[in-house]
Amino acid sequence: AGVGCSSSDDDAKQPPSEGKPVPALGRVIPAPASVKPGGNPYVLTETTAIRIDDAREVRAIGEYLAGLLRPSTGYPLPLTTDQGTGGILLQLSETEGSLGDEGYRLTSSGEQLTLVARKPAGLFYGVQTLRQLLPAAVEKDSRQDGPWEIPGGTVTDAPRYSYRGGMLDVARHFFTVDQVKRYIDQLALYKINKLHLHLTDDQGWRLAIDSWPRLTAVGGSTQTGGGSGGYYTKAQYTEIVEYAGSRYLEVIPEIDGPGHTNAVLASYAELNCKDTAPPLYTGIDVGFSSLCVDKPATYDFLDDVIREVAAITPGKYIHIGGDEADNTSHEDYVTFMDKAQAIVLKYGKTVMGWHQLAGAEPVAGAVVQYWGYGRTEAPERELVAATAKKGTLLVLSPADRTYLDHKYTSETGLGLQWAGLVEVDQAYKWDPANYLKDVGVEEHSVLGVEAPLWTETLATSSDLEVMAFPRLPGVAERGWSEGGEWDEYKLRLAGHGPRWDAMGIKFYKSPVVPWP
Ligand code: TNX
Repeated sequence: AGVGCSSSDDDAKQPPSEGKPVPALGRVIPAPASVKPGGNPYVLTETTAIRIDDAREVRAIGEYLAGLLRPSTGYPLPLTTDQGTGGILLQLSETEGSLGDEGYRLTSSGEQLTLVARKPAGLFYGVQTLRQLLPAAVEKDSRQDGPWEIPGGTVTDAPRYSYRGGMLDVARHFFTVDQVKRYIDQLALYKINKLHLHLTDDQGWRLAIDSWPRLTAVGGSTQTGGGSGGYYTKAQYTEIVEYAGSRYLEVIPEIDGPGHTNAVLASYAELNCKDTAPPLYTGIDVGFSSLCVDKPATYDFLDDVIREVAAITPGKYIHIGGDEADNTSHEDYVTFMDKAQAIVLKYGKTVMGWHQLAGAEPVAGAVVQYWGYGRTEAPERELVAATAKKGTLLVLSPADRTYLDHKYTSETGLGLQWAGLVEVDQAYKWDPANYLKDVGVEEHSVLGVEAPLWTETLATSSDLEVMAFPRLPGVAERGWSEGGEWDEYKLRLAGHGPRWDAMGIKFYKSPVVPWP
C-alpha cells in the first residue's frame, strides 16, 4: 500500500505493476504514501512569490527553495509574508497531527501550490517532492526554457522509518568539507535524515581532538594509497554539522574501536600494549589493529575523545564502531565495549555500534547496525535477533543490498565485492520489515536503514557519485516508503537520469534501468 498512485484510496492499494502507470504527480523517489492526481497543474511564472509565515526555519526553507528554482527559471521568486492567495505557500500547522514530525501535504492547482507540515522537516521534504515534480532542467544552474508545471492534485506523505541514513567513510580516503556538503545535498534530495561520518580507521583519524593533537598531526597525515590525507578542525566539523542541519540531516560521528585503530596506535606509542607505535597504514586490510584493552590510558584517551566529540555534536548518537575486532579476544572485546558505552552515556549521548556489539552487552537504548548479508551465518543473525528481542533497535545495512562501495558487476571498475555484486535491482529488492524475520526480528525492532559508502577504492566526488547513483535512491525508498515493486520503481528511477545529468552528478548507466 502507499506506493500505488492513483485517484482513490482503494485503487492506491493495487500494486502498480498490475495495472496503471504511475501518474505524473507520483513520479517521485521515495514513493509518496498517497498520491491523488486531479485538476489543473500549478505553473511557475515571472510573478510567482513564495509565501511564508515568518518562522525562522520556514524562511530558511523558502530561501532554499528559491535558491533551487531561481537559476534555471530565471524568475525572481521573492519571499513574502503577505497574506493572500496564489504563489507557493509554505505553511506550518500544528493541527496536522497525522503528518507526524516529517510528513507534509502538497496540493497543486491552477491557483496555488501549497505545502503544509507540522514541522519544518516536513516542509523541507515537501520541497524535495516539489522539486522532483518539475522538469529535470530545473536542476541546471543556468536559465532554461519552461514551462515549469507541477501536475495538479494532492500528495500526502510521511516516512515509514524515522532513521534513514547515509554513511560516508572519510577515513580510508579523506573528503573535504565541500565534498561532504555536496554529498549531503545529494542525500537530501532523497529525504535521507542521518549522515553517519566514519571518522576514524586504520588509515586515518579525521577530526581534531585538542587533548590528543597527534591523532590528526600524525594519524591524519595519510590515507589509503599513501596520499596526504587530511582532517577537519572543530570549526570545519561544525560547518558540516550545521550544513547537514540546514538539510535536516543529523550528523552521527563514529569513533571506531577497539579494532580499526592503527592510526591511533601509530600516533601514540603509549596506547600500544608494548609501548611501541606501529607505522602508519595505507593498505586495505581489515581486522589487524586493536587498542590495548588492559591499559588505563586507553580509557583516558577514549573519555577525552568522546567528551570532545559530544561537545560539538548536537545530535543524539555517538557511534562507537566495534566491527571486525579480529585482533581482540572476546573477553577483551566485551570489556572494551562496556567501558566505551559507559563513556558515551556519561556524556549524555545514545550509543550506536556495528552489530558485533550484540555479542557483548548493548546498554539499554543502544542502537545496533546490522551489516550482514545473505551468507551471514545463523548464529550471528540470532545474536542480533536476541538483542532486538530485549529491546535494542536495529538499523539495517545489509551489505549485499545497501553497501554502495560494492561493485555493480564484475566489469564495473571501482569497488569491492566481498558480499557479492550489487546491481541496482538487487539494492532495491528487499524489505526492511522482513529482512531478519526468519530469526524472529519483528518490524517494531527496525528503526530504519542506512547505506554505507566505504572508500577504500574511492577518492573523488565522481567516484562517490558513480557508486551512490543509482543505488542510493533505492535504499532511501526502502527507508521512506511502504512496499514497492522493481518493475514500477525502475521507471521512476530512469526518470532521474536526466536530473542527475542536469545536476552534474556522475552515475552508472546500469543496463537494468530503462533510461530515456
Ligand atoms: C567491512 S562493514 C567493514 C569496513 C570495510 C567494508 C568494505 C563494516 C562494519 N566494516 O571496514 O570498509 O567492509 O566493504
